[in-house]
Amino acid sequence: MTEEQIGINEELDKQMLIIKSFLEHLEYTLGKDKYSATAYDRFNALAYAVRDHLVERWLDTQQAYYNSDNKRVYYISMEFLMGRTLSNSLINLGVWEDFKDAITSLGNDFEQIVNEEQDAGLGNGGLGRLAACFLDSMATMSIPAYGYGIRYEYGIFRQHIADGAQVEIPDNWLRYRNPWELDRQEHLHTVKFYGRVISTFDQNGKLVREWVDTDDVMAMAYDTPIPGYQTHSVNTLRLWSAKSSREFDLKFFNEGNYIRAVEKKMQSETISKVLYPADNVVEGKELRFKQEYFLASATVHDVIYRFKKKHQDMRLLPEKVAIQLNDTHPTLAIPELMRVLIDEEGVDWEDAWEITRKTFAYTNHTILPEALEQWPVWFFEQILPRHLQIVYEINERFLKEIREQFPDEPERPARMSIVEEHWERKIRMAHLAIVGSHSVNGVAALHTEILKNELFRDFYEMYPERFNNKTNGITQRRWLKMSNPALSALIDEYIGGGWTRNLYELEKLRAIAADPEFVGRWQQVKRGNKELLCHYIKQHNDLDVDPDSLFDVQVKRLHEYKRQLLNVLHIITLFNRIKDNPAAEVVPRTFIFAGKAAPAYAAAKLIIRLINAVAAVVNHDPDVAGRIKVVFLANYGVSLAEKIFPASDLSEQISTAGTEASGTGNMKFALNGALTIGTLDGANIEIMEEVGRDNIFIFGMTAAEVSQLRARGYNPREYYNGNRELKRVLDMIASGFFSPWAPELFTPLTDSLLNLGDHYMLLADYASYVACHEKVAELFKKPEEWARRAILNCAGMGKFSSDRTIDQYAREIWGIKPVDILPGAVELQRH
Ligand code: T68
Repeated sequence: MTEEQIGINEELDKQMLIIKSFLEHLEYTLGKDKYSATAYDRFNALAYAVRDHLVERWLDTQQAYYNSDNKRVYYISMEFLMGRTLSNSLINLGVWEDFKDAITSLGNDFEQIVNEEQDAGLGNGGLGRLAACFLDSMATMSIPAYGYGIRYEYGIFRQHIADGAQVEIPDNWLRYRNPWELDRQEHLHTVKFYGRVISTFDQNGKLVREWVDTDDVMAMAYDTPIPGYQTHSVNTLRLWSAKSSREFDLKFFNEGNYIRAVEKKMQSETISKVLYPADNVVEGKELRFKQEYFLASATVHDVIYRFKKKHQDMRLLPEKVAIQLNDTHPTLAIPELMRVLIDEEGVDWEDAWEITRKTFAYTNHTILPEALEQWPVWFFEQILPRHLQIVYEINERFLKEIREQFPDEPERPARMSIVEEHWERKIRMAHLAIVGSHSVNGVAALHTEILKNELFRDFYEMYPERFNNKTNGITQRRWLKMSNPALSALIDEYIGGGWTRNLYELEKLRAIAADPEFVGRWQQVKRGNKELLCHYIKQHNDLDVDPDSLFDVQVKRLHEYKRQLLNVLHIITLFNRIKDNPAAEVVPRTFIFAGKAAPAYAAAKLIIRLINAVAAVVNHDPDVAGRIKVVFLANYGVSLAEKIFPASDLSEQISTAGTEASGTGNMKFALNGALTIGTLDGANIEIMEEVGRDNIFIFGMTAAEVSQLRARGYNPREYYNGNRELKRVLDMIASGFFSPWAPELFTPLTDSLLNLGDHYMLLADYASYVACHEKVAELFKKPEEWARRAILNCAGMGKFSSDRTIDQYAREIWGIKPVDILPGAVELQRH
């Protein structure tokens, strides 16, 4: 046989194995044959076949971590917004083509099967998606890492739009099995709630505390493999599910009231039922508090269990374990570790505190006051009485330290105290997280400066060495290679595929950004992606949009600080200009919105209604004649985002300066060749630094100007009265122009701008925003120049890979090195 023939034979063998595995899973795992199998069965069979590919590497990786005994990192997060797993796994394993060819050869539509997969939507937005990108990067970089979270039975709700308004549908994503997870029935931890603390003395006269008469809930582990890209390592995402305890069952079933007993059993399992759907705001609910403790306690026990397999001396813990808290949501892990060390492991307070502080690190994701967690003291009194004692003790020692270090500042202890002493006493979780960690980081340079100089200034003065920045990033494997195959192939063709592991390689695009041939190809790719999105819009919104129009896109959670309403004010301005002069030349634009509003957030829901109401007017106006269109795409999530970014021309990143901690959508747009219109907020600033001031549209006040204006006394009416176009737009909304069937429908929105202070200063930035959009339109008339700048944006995205972010966390916070995974490390055990 020639070498070529051998190659062909190997390919055929590979395909035969894939087909065999696929058909066996269809038959034996799912009990279907080719006649009875549905598309969803085929997806599951394929997923199981892929999972089989992962398992060997997974075992090898876990064995290598055990053997090397390197320091491990635990990323604890209430949210992991994973999206779909199948395509991503195929790409990371490098077997996409093999599987596609094999499955297609059986007469299947591969794309259709891939589209059968439900999104794993265990998160709200940026914070949850960041956790998912970090998992991909940590696995790719062979960092011994574990994600820990909750296996919610219901993820983020599915959004329908009915008569222009959001309707929430429960996301029962586990109903039809989850082929990726493996239940680990043996990894069970008891999580205690309620009860009381008794103090006794042991034989040595030492005071010991016992937490007794508790209501116990079991945490059961479900593991999902996380494959790295082009590497043997496969890490683990471990999600906890609540199960009632056996003791619990016995206690209640023995009482003889069977129905009451089953009811109680179900109650204890509600802990992991549902994800709280609020982004950037806290819902102070008892169930949420219990969820947070459930995650913290089960994880701390698991970490210690794994540590103890190799070590006895708890003082070694910080050398072997780093725990990263994704915002304050898992901060109860700090008093929980203290409790376990002191009450269960017999460590004294001083040692326990040093171990704890060296182990934990805290990431802050927001400065919005409504998003800072503060739990009523009475929650602790009832639900976690032992933790309250521990938090009080931490606080007492901390206050003493403050008084010693700042004897001349009598106000300082109350400001910094972990306990807020106002009318309802509360525990400030951010203060607890800072005091109990050795590292506190923000997620973009500006955000970290605001933490140091404003929000946590007192703490920065006391512990300057703890504060550091880790600018967010995104995984280019999902957000370019997987979601934009056409652009990926084009980039590969011109500069090679190295960018998938080292995103800085995109810099090579700079040299060809004006090359006519490359620019032409680039434009073709963008145009193709826009056609795909047009098709989606036609299918879902029954609207024809022009693929040659400027796709002007704002997709993200609905929130007043993100200022979708400012975008709407601009759209209405353009509408009015056309109505005044229908013959005027206008650059055709398609305004695309998508995003969920928290179900209880009335203003955000009303903005969705306004967008749809404006769409209804603009899209059908004869004078507009199709030159501007407005589209609201329902159910924004990871899978829809993967369709939108590749098709976008303009990325709207228009939050009030100083409010968006970082943003990560901004990075996904630019990576896919969209230009940004944005404020100097969050990571936009760093994007500007990387792509060059000339290649981004910046408008509006800076964070410093926002503060100054606020301090001076901001009067939105000045802007309203001083700008005729603005006044006209607001008057139209307020007078019911877009809602003639309910003329006052939208007045709460104009009221909040004109009569309630316009907290996010839309009116102050309006003129500058509209003027900036005029520059956007001018540039869009020069397609080659637009494309050149889009290419330069893509070329400047190297910094925004989550690989870079994770490398910085690993070196500067965790002190962790990659572990080389040897294929076949568990060979002996297996055979
Ligand atoms: C986001 N935060 C930031 N929070 O808003 C965004 N909040 O600027 C940043 O890029 C991103 O985090 C990653 O750092 C959130 O997404 C939440 O989703 C959230 C959830 C529950 C409670 C509070």
